Amino acid sequence: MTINKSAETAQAEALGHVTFLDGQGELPMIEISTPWSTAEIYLHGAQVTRFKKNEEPPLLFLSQCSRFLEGQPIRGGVPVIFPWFGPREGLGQHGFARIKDWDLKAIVAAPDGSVSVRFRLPDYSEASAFPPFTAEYLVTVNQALTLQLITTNQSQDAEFTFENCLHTYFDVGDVTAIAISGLKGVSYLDKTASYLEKTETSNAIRIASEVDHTYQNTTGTVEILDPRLGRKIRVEKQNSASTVVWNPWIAKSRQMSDFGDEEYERMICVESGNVGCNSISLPPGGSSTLMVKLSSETMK
Ligand code: TA6
Repeated sequence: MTINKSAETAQAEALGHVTFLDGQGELPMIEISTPWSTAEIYLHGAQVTRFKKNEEPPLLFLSQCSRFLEGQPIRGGVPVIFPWFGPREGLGQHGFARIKDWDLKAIVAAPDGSVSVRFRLPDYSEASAFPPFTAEYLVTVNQALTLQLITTNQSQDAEFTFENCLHTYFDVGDVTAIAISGLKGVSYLDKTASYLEKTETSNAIRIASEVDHTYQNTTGTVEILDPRLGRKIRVEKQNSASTVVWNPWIAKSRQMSDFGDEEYERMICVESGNVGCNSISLPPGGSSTLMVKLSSETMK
């Protein structure tokens, strides 16, 4: 892992928009401040662990019990899931990008105060199972948090098939009081029912038990109404055909050693990517950018 302090990065640092710290577990962390918000990003997994608008509670959930260890995922924020989603025979769940250190390539502070941070996934041995590829990740912090995962097939002759997902954990006041809209009529695989295919019938999805739904062929915006925190969260996306909604509820929470037994009450995952039947196949030289824009507004 390298921290490439380009002239732009040094300028952003000098302007007070960027601070380099040792975060939890002594892992290198970048603290970003803008006129509207603050954010924290670890080089471990290029993981955004905090985004907070100045006048709101944090937008992202981070478990109090998360590990901050090389080779282990951070539980919360926005894990970068790549190049596969879910379990894979003999390999870890959710790919290797989230448990590897990414190189910091540049930090740019725009004249309006927005700050963009660009990471690149180094060429790890785990990538040898795939055709040559590059993965870059651009995090833009301003009134919103915009994430772009850019994957390019560097092979001269082989197709590169992969899954990607920005596995976002949102902080909510009380998960039983939220309503999730934007998925009515969409087919989904229900992991809690042996991946049985169903169709969403509600435009106000409520959480009252474990929920683990992979919605397929859906490109729309999802909103989370949170009456307890008095805000609406918006999840807009481009080049994403899958949305995953997950809350572990009581039993699963107790089984997760890096997650508090009651923390399910304060979080919901709404994840945007391309998984399962929506996996991506890039031709030689092809490139694909998964873009997710996370924003919020107070509920009138
Ligand atoms: O996002 C849905 C999911 O695939 C769930 O099934 C659950 O496994 C979750 O991801 C968390 O996975 P992790 O490997 O981070 O514990």
